[in-house]
Amino acid sequence: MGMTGYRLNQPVGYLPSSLANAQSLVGQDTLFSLSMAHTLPALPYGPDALEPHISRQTLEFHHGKHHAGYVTNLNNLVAGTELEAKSLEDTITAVAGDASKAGVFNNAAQVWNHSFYWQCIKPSGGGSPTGALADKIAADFGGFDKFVEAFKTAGATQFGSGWAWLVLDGGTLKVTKTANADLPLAHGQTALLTMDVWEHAYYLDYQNRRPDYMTTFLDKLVNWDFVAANLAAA
Ligand code: MN3
Repeated sequence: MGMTGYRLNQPVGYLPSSLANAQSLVGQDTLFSLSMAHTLPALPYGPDALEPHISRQTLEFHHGKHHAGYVTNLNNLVAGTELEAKSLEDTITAVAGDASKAGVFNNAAQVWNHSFYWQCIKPSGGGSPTGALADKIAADFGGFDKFVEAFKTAGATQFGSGWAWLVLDGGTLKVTKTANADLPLAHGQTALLTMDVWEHAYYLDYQNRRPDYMTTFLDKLVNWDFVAANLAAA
């Protein structure tokens, strides 16, 4: 069973042709370090695609400012260090629990969390899963309704900023919550689904009504095909 599950699909190695030509003149080391820089993945849908549930304004700030900011911070923090050439997942596991590397951990984890979160939602999503995922949820939670209750409770009781998760832990599905940037990868668990409960995820559209955001997330937005694929790959 894979420990890391979903891996960020970054265009590693891609360079615009003009830049690639320039790099060929200055040597392989520079090309390598440039090509390993962490990048902001494009949203898998248009900025209006989740309306009316999540507004264009929220997506533009959340992806274009918050997520992008974590990418920039991470690249600045690892530049010139031994972490520079590591993948995002390897960076996270290398610094998890190291208080002296909290800044790297927080920014790397937030890059991963957001890249994962965008995949967890889609236009015309929501409802309930089918197939092997539905069977596993029924077996491990005692029914889909029980999962929904646990997931909403996790999101509602995460005091302050953080994330609610559906994870695979030792072969069993569990609902968890993490504070700030923390994530299942740092706890030996495989992430299958996440819901961002930082206020920046919902405040422009729902103000203080986190429960309304969570209900909409489950009823209208969850991409169960992505969750099922993560379970199948775990
Ligand atoms: Mn966020």
